[in-house]
Amino acid sequence: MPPGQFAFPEADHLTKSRMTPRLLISCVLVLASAARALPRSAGEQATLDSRRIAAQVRSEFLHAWGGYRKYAWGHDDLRPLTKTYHDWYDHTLLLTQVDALDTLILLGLKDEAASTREYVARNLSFDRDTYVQNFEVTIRLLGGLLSAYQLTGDKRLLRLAENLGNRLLPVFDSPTGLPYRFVNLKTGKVRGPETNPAEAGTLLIEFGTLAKLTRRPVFYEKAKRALVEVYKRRSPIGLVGTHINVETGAWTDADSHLSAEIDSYYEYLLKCWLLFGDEDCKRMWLESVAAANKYLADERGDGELWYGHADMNTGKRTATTFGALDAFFPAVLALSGDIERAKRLQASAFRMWTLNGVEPEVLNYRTMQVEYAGYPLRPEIVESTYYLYHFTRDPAYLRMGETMFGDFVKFCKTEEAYAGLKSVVTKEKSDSMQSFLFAETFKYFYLLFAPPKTLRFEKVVFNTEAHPIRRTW
Ligand code: DMJ
Repeated sequence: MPPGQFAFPEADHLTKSRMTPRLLISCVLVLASAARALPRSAGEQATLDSRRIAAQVRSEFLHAWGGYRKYAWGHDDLRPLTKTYHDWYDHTLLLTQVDALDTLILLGLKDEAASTREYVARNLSFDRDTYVQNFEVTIRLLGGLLSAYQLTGDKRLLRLAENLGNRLLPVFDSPTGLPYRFVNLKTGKVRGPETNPAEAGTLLIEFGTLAKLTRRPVFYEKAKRALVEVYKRRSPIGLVGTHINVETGAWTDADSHLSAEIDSYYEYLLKCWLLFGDEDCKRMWLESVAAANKYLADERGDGELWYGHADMNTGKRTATTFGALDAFFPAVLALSGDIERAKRLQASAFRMWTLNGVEPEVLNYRTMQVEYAGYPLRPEIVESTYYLYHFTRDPAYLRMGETMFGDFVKFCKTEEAYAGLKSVVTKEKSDSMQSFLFAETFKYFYLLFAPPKTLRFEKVVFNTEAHPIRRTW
């Protein structure tokens, strides 16, 4: 096994059997009569249902993957309604293939995983005269390549990751160390001085892992400095805002929350402590989550808990909105050991889902009115369900997952793939199937129902795009 490689246990082949048809029929008959004779315990029933649902998830994954393969293979993503492809920039970066690769492996889709890996290794090139968004490319491509390298030991994937990391490094050359948002992969020129905590602070799992696997600390140092530079600019009450200028270090939007543009900044403070044993990250996480719990958390009586918006300087409530992206936070709370808050927030997130049978992008939890009705196939609420089930083993989370999966299939499945919704109220579909459907949404649904040995939760840290990274250094 190459250095730095680890082997995940074989993904469970839920639909595969090596039995002869005759033997299979006798076994089915014996099992069926035994099942009639013996009353099933709740635990056994949960296991049987889980296996059945995991197999369904796998089959729905293949349905969506089939659409991508047929109409968009070799491109960034599929437009599922018009059955055409979409590339983010002037040239494909194989976003869906790289993002999906570790899920293909975990689902035990060996042939698909092998052909996709081969395609990526032979065709992915970063030598493009194109400006790319550092954050998106880091979490999807760098994270995907590193995780797939760790799963397969294929050195070509690590070489691609290092090549990409080298090309992204110029983003950090700002007067403050906060990263520019865009970089030209060929020239190294940068753009986009106005960034946000999520884009600046969600890089260390990927760059840090690259540093460890290539033994080039520069990747760790630059990404860690970016995270620290956001933290250093927290307000006196410990909150961060939404927009910050990387050249002046000044906040240009003081709205504080856990939603878009801030969310995964919190996630990486905690996870970089856990993955790298970085004590600075631990300190920053503990202080930051305490401030979030004090000023962003909104207790509504009867134990109901939401997290809303507040001014980063005064702590004054500015909005009572929560949405699909905020639903990552129960997972982070659970991972940090705060199971009680995690459970209460997850109950609210699930309530948000059941209002319309699919969660909206933004909900006003005071009025229960949907403020932005889109649903682009987001994974966060499923991720939190998986974490809570892992930590509590409470079958209520399996039932929650089953409900959400049923709704998800009912409203988002198309003839040959899956599509986001323009509106969770009308259920009108949008012509979009982002790569995180494969990297995250299907992966978390599958892991929720698959046997725990499919992926040993305690051995990995997921990046924000659900790419599992293992500490092999
Ligand atoms: C993903 O790209 C990542 O999970 C990111 O942190 C937030 N948005 C999408 C999924 O919703």
